[in-house]
Amino acid sequence: MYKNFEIDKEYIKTTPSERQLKIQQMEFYGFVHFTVNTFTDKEWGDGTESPLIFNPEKLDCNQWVDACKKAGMTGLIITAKHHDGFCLWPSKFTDHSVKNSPYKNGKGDIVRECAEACKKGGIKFGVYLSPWDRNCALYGQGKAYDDYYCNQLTELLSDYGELFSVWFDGACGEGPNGKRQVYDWDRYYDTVRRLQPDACISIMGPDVRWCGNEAGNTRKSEWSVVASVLSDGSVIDDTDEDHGSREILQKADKILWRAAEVDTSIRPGWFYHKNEDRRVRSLKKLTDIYFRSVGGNCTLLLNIPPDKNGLFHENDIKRLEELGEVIKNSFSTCLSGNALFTADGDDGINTIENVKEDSYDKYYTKKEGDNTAVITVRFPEAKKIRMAVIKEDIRFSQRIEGFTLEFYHKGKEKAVINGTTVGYKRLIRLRPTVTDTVIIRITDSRVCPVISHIAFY
Ligand code: FUL
Repeated sequence: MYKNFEIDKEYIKTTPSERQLKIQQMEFYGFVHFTVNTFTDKEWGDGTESPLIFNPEKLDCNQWVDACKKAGMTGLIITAKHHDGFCLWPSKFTDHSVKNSPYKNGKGDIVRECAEACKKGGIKFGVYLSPWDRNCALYGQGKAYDDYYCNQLTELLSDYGELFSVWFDGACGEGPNGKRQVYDWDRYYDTVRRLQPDACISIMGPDVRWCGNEAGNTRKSEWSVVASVLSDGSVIDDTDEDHGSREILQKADKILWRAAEVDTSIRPGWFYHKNEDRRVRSLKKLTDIYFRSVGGNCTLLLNIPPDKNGLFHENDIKRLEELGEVIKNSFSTCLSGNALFTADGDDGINTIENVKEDSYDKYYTKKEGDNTAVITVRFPEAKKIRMAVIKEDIRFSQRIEGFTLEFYHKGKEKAVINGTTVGYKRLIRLRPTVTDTVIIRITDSRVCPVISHIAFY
C-alpha cells in the first residue's frame, strides 16, 4: 500500500481558482515596458524626468498587438506606471503623466489605446502599476501614498475594460524624500478583487508566482501546489529551487495553488535602447524558453519594448514572427490522432481514449491509491516523432511526480526519457525518432493521476 496516501489526499485538495485556471490556459502573453526611460535611454527613471520629453509620434498599439499575435500570444500587459512615476494614462491624481506631454497635445491615453488594440485583436489586456514611485511626494508617507496608489489602481481597474492580470512589482526603493513606503498589500488586493474579480494578482500577489529570475530560466520540477510558510515560520522565497515537493510540503504550515510565470525580455533590457537593436534574443534561445516554460508548467510573459516612436523595432517583430512560426509548425501535424491508446486499470469510463482530445471535458484516471500507470500508444505505421505532450487536468490539482517515455521501433528501444512533474503541460522535445510504439509510465503520482491530454508530433 502506498504509504503517503492520506497525506497526498490533503495535497490534492489544493486546486486553481477559476481565474488561475484561465491565466494558465493563456500560456503565452506579452509585456510592454514603455515610459520616459524610452526617451532617456535608461532602465530606471528617477522621477525627475520632464513629461515634455515623452512624445512617441508614431505610436501604434495595433502594431504591438499584431506582432504579439503572430508570436502566438494571447494577452498583453502594459507598464501603466513604472518606478519613475510617469503615467501612460491621464490620471486625475498627478500631473506627472501623458497629459503634460506633447503626445497628442496632452490629450493622449496610451493605456486606452493599448486596451482598445487588444480588444480589437481579440487578446486579453493587463496592467502593471509600480508601487515604487520615485516621483510622488506622498511616497513613504504611509496611508497618504496608499490612498494615492489605490486611486490610481481604481482608475485603471474601472476605465479600461476587463483585465486578466494586475502585475505588482516587488521593487521598493526610496522615494523623492528619501523614504521607503510600506505597501498596504491587503488594501491593494481588496481593490483588485472588488473592481476586477476575474483578474489575477500577479507576482506580489496571491494568484501567480514569480519564477525567481528574469533570464528565462526554468526548473526541472515546477510545482503549482506550493508551500508558502513553513512550520518553523520561515517563508519560501520565489528564487528557491523547491516549492512543492512532498518533502517541502510536509514542512509547510500553509499550502497554496500558485503557478509560476516566467517573465523575461526579448532584449537585454526591459526598455528600448537603440544600442540593443542587434541584441534581440536569438530564435533558438526564445524557442528554448518557450518550450521550457509553457512546456514546463509555467506561463510565459515575454517583454517587447517599443522605441521612441512608440513602435516595436523591426528586428523584434521579425523575431516574434519567426517564433510564432516555429511554435505553429511544431504542432501542425499531430501523429497520434489515429494511434491506439491502451492503459492498465482502464475502467472504460475515464478511459485512456479520452486523452486523445485536448480538452477538460474528459480525462483518464485510475482508482484512488493507484498512483502509477502504464499507457501504451501504438501507431498504425512508424512515425518520426519530435515532440510529446502530456497534460494533467489541473482542476484535480497537480499530481504526477515522475514519468518515463520509452520509444520503440520494431520491438527495439530507440529512446528513453525520464521526467518529474507534468502539471498543466509538459512538452518533451526529442531528436526525431522513428517509432511505432511509445510506452508512458507514470511512475509516481499523488493519489492517482488525472491526465487530460497526450499527443505526439
Ligand atoms: C523589476 C523592475 O525593476 C524592472 O524594471 C522590470 O519592470 C521588471 C519586470 O521588474 O522589478
